[in-house]
Amino acid sequence: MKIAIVCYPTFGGSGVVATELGLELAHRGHEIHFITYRQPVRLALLNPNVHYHEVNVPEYPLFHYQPYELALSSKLVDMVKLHKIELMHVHYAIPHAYAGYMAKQMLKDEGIFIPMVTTLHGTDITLVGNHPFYKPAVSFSINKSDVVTSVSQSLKDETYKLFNITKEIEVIPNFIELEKTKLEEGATCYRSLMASDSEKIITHISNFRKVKRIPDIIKIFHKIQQQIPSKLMMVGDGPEKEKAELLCEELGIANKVIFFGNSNEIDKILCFSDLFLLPSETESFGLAALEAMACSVPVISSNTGGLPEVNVDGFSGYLSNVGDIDSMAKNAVRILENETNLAKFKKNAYAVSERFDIAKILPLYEAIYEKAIQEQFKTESN
Ligand code: GMT
Repeated sequence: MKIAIVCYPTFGGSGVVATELGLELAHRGHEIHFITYRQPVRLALLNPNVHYHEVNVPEYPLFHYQPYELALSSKLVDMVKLHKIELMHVHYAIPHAYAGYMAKQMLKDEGIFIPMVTTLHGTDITLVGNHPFYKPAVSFSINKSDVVTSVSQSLKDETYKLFNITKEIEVIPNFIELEKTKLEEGATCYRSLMASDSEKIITHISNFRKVKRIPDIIKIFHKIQQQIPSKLMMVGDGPEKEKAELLCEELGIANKVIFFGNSNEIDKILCFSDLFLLPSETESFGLAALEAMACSVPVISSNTGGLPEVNVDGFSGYLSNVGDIDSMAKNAVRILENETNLAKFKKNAYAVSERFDIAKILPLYEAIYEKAIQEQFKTESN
């Protein structure tokens, strides 16, 4: 199948999921065309069956806002025609589903019929898409998609609650390529560079946005380290990072917290981590938690959104109410204070991650693509 994948190229989860999905589809023989404004961070171009087409928005003094949707829809039209693409899969509703729908209409005018699959990722529904300024356009483009998927049951429920959706939404959870999460053979796990043998290592990875409740992470760690000698690894970059650094200084723990910035080598950090913190305000899935679990790292998270579908309370980690710093710190200590308990939670975390192995999830997408193409064919022949 020839598939166009539209996504954000940044470190956010939706871009990572779209890229990993495209790479695996290419591996299975599909011809994949990534269409976005920059090369996605996890995309290695030297891959058979993988193509990347950059969307350029020409600057013009009249434009106060650059019309990205316009450039994207034109690029989609050109690439579909040039490469005979059979299906568009857009990740993140805003503005991708909207631009995809426009491309579909332009192509239809030329007698080319192409189905569009839209995958909802979370903030496109719960935070940004829900804004009254975007809502009518988001509802419209979801309803006009041929197939709609969401990354968790919770996000599906939320979408029906917040928008007037007439389309069926299919849940296809995010996935992990377990093989890829293992350190390459012979590679060293540099634990001793980060902490002494008597210290535990706690990790957080995100885009440091408000929704991640970064101050909670620092406060939880502040409590943990009063009972368990430990270090905190803060991986990623974003608007809340500077505030977090200041909070560490205020609490007198700056020497125990390492800020890494964005990293493409999270496996090298997760390999020496004992615990992962994700106390988010809302999280449609929590891909970062799944990536941690795949590296046998138990998770302390909030119980919001799709997190209970990923992190199993009392088994792969613990869930607490949003903002309940005391409960999260107490649960972290419960896991870390006893080596046998820690080993059990590590094993369980990996076991839960196996449910989300790419080999189990990818066929669900392939089935949806087949269905979308069949339905398109039926509409065309009527
Ligand atoms: O919040 C982020 O980390 C970025 C955002 C994105 O779209 O890139 O993540 C959303 O999509 C991820 C992949 O499906 C999910 O794992 C995240 O839970 C979701 N974020 C939120 O819902 C806040």
